[in-house]
Amino acid sequence: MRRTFIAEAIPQVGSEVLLKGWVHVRRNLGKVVFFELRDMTGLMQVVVSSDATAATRAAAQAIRPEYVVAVRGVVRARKPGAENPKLPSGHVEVAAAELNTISAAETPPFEIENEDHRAAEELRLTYRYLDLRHERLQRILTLRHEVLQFTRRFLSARGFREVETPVLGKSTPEGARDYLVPARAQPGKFYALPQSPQQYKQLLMVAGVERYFQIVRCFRDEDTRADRQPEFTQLDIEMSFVEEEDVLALVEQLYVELVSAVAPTKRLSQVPFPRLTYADAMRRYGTDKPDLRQHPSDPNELAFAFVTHFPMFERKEDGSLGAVHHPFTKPRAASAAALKAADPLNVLAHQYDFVLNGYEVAGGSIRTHDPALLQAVFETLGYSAADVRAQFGHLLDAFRYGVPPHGGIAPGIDRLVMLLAGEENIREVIAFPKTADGRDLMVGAPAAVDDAQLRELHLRVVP
Ligand code: AMO
Repeated sequence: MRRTFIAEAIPQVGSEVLLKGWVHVRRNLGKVVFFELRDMTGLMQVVVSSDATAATRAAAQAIRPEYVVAVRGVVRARKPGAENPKLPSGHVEVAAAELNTISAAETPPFEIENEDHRAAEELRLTYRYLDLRHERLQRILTLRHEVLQFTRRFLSARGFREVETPVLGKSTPEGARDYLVPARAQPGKFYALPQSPQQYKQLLMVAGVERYFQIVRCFRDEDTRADRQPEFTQLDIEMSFVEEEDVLALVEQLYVELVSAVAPTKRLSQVPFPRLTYADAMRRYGTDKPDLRQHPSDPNELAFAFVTHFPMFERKEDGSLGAVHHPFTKPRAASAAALKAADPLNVLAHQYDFVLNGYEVAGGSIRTHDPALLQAVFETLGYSAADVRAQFGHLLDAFRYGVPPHGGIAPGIDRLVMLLAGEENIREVIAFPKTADGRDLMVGAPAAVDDAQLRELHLRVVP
């Protein structure tokens, strides 16, 4: 007999079905055993009555929460008064003719059935595969899946191509510390894991791709916060022959349609999304990611906004100049000469952020495609000619072979899903997240490696 999912079984009153899944809760009412069976589509009440076979009655006595079982039986309407309006399957149940245990389960370290008493974070992350069994987390996994699938369909329909870029690459100036990977075949050399595919996507524009996107993992070795993980996912977008307005219009349309498709109970505070300049945002709200909700206590309100006209440069703690976004962002300067003549701290940039309920959910810019202007930006940032050559030579070289004007943006998927799901930590929307200090408690990463591995990589650990 073919296995039927619980959701498929609900309308099949009168038919015999074979269900497989986990024992959610079990109640023993004398001679009758009731239990709820759980699979990825929902819950179903199963009744093992006293006229079931002896083997089935024995199996029903033996099962415990989280046992994996198979149940064959007829779907029938529940007795009046016994319905459970909270469950989609609350008006039916399955009368078990046969029950078999497929796999027994030890008592889990925390309850799956009832998440009200949330277990300690460490325990949940150590047993993440059990934590993920909670209905709340299953719903989040589904929501995230829908966000990803909707996004792919939306962009594909508009001529965007998804292109994968390397994970083993070279350090890029995104502002955080890099994760490094020693190169066995090149003693003393290291790959850097991408903080973002920024330079690759710009090189794809030189390659004639014109409309690129990628749902891509990025790595940043920085202190974690509730909205930050060391590895996170971006929807990375780049377009050729566009201006700021084209990028913002695309993102606005994507998010308006995405929200109505995957989170229809949410209400957008304002469409078109309000736009404010960085200077306005700072003056009116004292932050570059203002929370523009009209009813902040309303969990269903989403206040998207664009913040534009960021400054190009900022003074870093050590007194040197840094790029507010990244050096590839186009300054609002007429020429390389004009940039060099200006006070760098007064130069604005073609940079935009996308904010939602007080969180930065995307950042992007129009890029400098004029090699002379790009060179002037690097000089303003204090890079020596040799540094520029070593770090960005490939990009400057590429720009000598016919480069289209281009720009893009990168929404953070985790933050968006967190806000759509009403969660307060992006850990909740990542299947296997890391702790605040960057550990994966389930697999025990990072971990020591043996000496032979280190020798092969030409590395020695200094105690
Ligand atoms: P940026 O550095 O602004 O831009 O990053 C884009 C978006 O990625 C998300 N994000 C994070 N999410 C979770 N954990 C983190 N540690 C983390 N860091 C960033 C945020 C942020 O808005 N290459 C440029 C984009 C471009 O110019 O096109 C970039 O990476 O939502």
